[in-house]
Amino acid sequence: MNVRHKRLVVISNRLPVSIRDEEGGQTLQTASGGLVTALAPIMNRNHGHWIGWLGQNQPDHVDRLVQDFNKQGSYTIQQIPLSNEEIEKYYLGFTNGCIWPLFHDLLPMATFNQDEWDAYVRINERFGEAAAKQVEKNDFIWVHDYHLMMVAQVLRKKKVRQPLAYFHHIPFPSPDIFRRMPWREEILNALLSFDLVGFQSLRDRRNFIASVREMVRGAYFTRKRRHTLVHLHGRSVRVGNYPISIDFEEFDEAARSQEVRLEMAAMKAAFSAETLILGLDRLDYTKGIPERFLAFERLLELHPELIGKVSLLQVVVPSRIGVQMYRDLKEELDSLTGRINGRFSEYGYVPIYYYFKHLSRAELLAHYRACNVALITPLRDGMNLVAKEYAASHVDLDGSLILSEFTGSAEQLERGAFIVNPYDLEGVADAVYRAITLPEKEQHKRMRSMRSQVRQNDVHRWVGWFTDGIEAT
Ligand code: GDG
Repeated sequence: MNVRHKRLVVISNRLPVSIRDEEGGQTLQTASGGLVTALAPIMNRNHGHWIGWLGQNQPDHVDRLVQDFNKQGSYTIQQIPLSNEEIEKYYLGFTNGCIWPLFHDLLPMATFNQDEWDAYVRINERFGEAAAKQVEKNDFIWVHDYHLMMVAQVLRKKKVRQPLAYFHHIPFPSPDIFRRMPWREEILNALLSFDLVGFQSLRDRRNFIASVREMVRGAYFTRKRRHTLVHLHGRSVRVGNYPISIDFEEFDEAARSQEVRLEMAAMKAAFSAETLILGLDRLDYTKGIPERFLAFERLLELHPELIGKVSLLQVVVPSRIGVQMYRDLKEELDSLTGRINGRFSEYGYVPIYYYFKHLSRAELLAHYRACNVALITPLRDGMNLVAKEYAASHVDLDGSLILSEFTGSAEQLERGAFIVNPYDLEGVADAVYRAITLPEKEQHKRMRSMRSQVRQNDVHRWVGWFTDGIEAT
């Protein structure tokens, strides 16, 4: 089977478009982002089709916007509507309140609610049924992420025979954690209805295989090149790990642009500290932001000579603010910043600059370039693209990366980054100290190694690996 000649049908929770207000009225425009950029060539080549939800607050004339988009685009989109009650139960409830914390190893934060699970199954059926009506003989179907783990099962019931692939963007937990999920067998069996299941890291792939081994009766396993084959009920499912990445060339080029250089110079002039440490995350308790603040506080306790010289610049991008736990985290950060700044601030010196906002693309790149160290300390993260973007933007080979061992990117950047355990505040503080006192030559060597890793294994290669996996099924 040659995927190059097939039409790609992507199914994801969110469509890759957002509503823009223009002079002549509203339009739908393709959102920027790694996944959209990576899939664009195959979507455009064979007039692909993308099925997803358009997000909250849609206007009444949304169908007309979709029709207009489909007239001009080289691929088409199809929107799946969700009612407020469905958003509450399926999206905020089951995916954000149960799967997200549990799959990031944060068991006490997960809530298990039958009503929300039922909504999750129903919405997966809706996506699957909509897709079943659309698929044509020559298609292959690629489902993205944990919101839609049950879709292949629905498609199989509808007798869809085209290849079905799934990529899991977030971690897959160990069987000890996963077995707490009341609907564990349903989820595993649903995932095993795909032909190809891809994870970010070897750890996630092993966790999934171990869960199938423990919880799915009758499954047995063989190995074939890069994959584990799971055999069940006379079928076999290919399971692999495919680390997602970024468009290296695009970051490298944009980081050198004059707009970014001017923005970077303005930033450097505005901050009094000699050394800037960057934190940049969506507001999320998985990102380890409070622990990072405490590690920075520990650094200033251990090395008072750094007070006045080193600042942490933390950008938190608003996210899921409708969920109480996220609002609580925001409050925790507000109060931690106040406490630490109250303790160490001096005339003309602010220890933690903390912004709760979204940066423009140029600002984002300028932040990467202007900061001497990136401190990326998630408690658990499927991949973490910020780490790869930081390396791709450091075109002068300056800068150091401190990276949590519990990110997917640590598997690839371990030779250049300082790998830390985010729960070990002393260890993180020590890594920051080593990073900011690192001789320039060593800094360049480490940065060169990370840049070459990301350049070679960019997002286009990721798409290639994955489609090769589908071809092999
Ligand atoms: C999930 C998984 C996995 C962030 N702030 C701004 C901004 N960003 C962009 C970054 C980066 C993206 O958002 C964040 O990606 P991450 O990978 O770091 O994290 P999640 O959003 O949690 O993504 C994760 C990923 O899916 C892909 O599979 O790596 O593990 O959790 O691209 O650049 N962009 C702009 N302004 C900001 O302020 N323009």
